[in-house]
Amino acid sequence: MPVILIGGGGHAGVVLEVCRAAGVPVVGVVDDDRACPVATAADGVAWLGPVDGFVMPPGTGFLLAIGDLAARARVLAAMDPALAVGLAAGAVVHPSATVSGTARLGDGVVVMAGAVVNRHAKVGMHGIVNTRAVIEHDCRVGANSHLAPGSVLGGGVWVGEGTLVGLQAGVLPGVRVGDGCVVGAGAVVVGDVADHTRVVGVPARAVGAAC
Ligand code: JB3
Repeated sequence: MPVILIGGGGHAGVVLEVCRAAGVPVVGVVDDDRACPVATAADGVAWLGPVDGFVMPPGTGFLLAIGDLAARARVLAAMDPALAVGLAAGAVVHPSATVSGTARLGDGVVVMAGAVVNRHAKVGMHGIVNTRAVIEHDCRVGANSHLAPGSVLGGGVWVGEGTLVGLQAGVLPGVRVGDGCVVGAGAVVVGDVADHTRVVGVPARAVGAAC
């Protein structure tokens, strides 16, 4: 299915390249800024208009291509819920990623170059599995969460919705990280993390609420 990118910044540029590598046609980009990087780059795509009031053309799906989780949630919340589900593109996987045949990826999930999603893992709608992230066997990742480049979830990890696991952070096998959490870059999470908590360090410790 041809796709439209929602958001046209740095993250969208990488999503564009994943689509092209995977053979998924990109119709254009929707962004409030007509001069956004993806629309103005030499290898970019057509600017289709601002987010507010944009109507998806029939036969296309959308990919959320904004990196910031709060901004992604705002855009999704502003969409008609029926449309947000019905018009999401299927998952797009870079050809250099490894996704088990028994893993399940929700609509709108983007799996970047070199990532691994292992046996029986599940990633919810609009998840970002960024460059070389590893999601081990039997993990559950909730909708609209972001596994940043180089992050690793051990076997059977549970990650809630709208959670960021930062650059090169790790979560030990079987640990549960709640909804709306932030795991700081390089942290190693060794115990369960309550919803909306920010954790940093090795071993990871709570340092307050995730905004
Ligand atoms: O670190 C890596 C590998 N990637 C980062 C990614 C995860 O997040 C990347 O380096 C950036 O830090 C960030 O990428 P992103 O989200 O593309 O950031 P930026 O280049 O600033 O582009 C953000 C785009 O989203 C802009 O085109 C904005 O117009 C749009 N945007 C941001 N907030 C929004 C909102 N659009 C709407 N409609 N509503 C918002 O609230």
